[in-house]
Amino acid sequence: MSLSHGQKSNHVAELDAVVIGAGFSGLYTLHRLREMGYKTRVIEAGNGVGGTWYWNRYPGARCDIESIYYNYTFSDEILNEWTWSSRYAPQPEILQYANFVADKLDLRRDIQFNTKVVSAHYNEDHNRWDIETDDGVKLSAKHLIAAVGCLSVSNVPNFKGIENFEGEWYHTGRWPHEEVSFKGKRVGVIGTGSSGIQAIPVIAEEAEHLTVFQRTPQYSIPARNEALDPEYVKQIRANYSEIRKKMRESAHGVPFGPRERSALDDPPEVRQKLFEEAWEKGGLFSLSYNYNDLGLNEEANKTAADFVRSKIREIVKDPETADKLMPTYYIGTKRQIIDTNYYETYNRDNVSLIDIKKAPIEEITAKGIRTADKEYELDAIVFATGFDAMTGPLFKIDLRGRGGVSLKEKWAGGANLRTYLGISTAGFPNFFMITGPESPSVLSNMMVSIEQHVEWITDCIDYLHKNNQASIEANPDAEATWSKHVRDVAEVTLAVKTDSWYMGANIEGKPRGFMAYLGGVGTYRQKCTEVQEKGYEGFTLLSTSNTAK
Ligand code: NA7
Repeated sequence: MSLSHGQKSNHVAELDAVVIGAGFSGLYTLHRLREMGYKTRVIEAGNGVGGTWYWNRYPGARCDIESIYYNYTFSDEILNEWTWSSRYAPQPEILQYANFVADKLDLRRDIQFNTKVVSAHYNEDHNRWDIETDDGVKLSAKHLIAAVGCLSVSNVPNFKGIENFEGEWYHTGRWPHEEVSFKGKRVGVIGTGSSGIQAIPVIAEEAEHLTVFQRTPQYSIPARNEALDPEYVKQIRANYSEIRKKMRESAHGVPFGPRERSALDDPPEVRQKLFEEAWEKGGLFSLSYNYNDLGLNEEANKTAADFVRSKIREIVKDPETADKLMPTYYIGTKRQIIDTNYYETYNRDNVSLIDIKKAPIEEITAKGIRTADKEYELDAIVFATGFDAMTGPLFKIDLRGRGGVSLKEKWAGGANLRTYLGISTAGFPNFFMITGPESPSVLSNMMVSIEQHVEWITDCIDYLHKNNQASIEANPDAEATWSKHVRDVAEVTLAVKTDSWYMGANIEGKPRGFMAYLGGVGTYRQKCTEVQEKGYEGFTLLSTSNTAK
């Protein structure tokens, strides 16, 4: 079976669907569409599968969702054949898992590696997408699916003089595939987000000296990573259908949620006890799930923030360094970080911390980094400076819908972000985004969100085919309502009060606005299912007979 139609050309491959990206979302989309019988090709920039886990191979890189929940769940066979080594699997193991799945499902034969999609223009005459890649190949597809990831465009800030640096430099999100050794070297790390905080303790152990250039101090909680007990894995496996259900109905894609209680309802000694237990237990949600209002109420938030600040003071021996490490924003409003020995690393003799808010970086010199205070001589610089998140990867492609209007123009560079369910946008028929802006995506266990999106999108494609529909397109009023809902939900939280990459605040000139949906994956799934069950309410479907030329 094939949906392909339109004029055949020697130079244009005719496909039912083109998927951009062979990360976890692209792989599952390919599998599902192929199973349904649709001719699909995946275009992938890297020379292997894995997406985020292919590119982010910096020292210490690992997942911050517990591995036992960081799986595809659509196949019991895949679920049972793969066993994670530890509570938080390291990057090489997650990449191995992506490769295992690609092999198991024989996906590689429909993936074109080392290729970037340069442009994708909607051809209104044929109701198809005309796609061009950087190797000059032209494709025509009925459906275009962006599986480009949310954090795939690295942000290397425009520091003056970077081209003059005589040492080596790396970005955590574009780490070389060859081994990088910092042995005997003076290394500088710029950035203390999740990537920096994972890399810093590992680099410190190897480098002769490590200088950390910190702009915003962060709250980090111990990961308490450990090997997984086979008995525990067995138990989880036995209960996976229940676990899967809970994950799907939850707020963040894990099978548990916050206690229905305000932090202000407990006396200080009870809170302290719970926070201490959470610190010992470790992990992304241990602290925050004690109460349901830490992200909503300033006073409640302060109780948890004060607790973490007290822990930093307890761990870091030098009071001046501890002062520099004190975070002041609302805890949880930047991505919560979990670590292994992060604060402890500042007790090492070979590590120093520079506050670049106080003395900003003025220039990268031939010898290192010069701040307003002094020059630091370095052999290597690691930019752990994050990503142009969510909209960045979409804007990298010359993506044009009806009337030749680009997505970047339509969204005014992000100032006027408009999607329907974070899956589609008006003026771009048959174009789907997986875990795109205005969906829960980065605020959730990505695997849960990816599966839900892929299943919704591929079911929709199948529905169109079976019902002789040429295209589906979001209605402007439905998307206006959805986008407003996304903003309204964010507005009542403390998240909009912090400069974070969720807000686009990490990129110079990027418009501010909370880019993800804070309503929770369970509520979101329900809404998407409802739209589907009501015959794709809020979308306009164009029947094939109406498009005959
Ligand atoms: P993040 O979380 O965006 O962290 C980037 C870090 O780099 C952060 O500390 C930034 O400081 C810092 N930064 C960014 N630009 C600059 C400039 N121009 N000068 C100095 N410092 C800068 O990226 P990660 O890769 O760590 O993590 C991304 C996500 O991956 C993470 O949230 C998880 O979801 C997984 P700032 O805080 O902006 O002041």
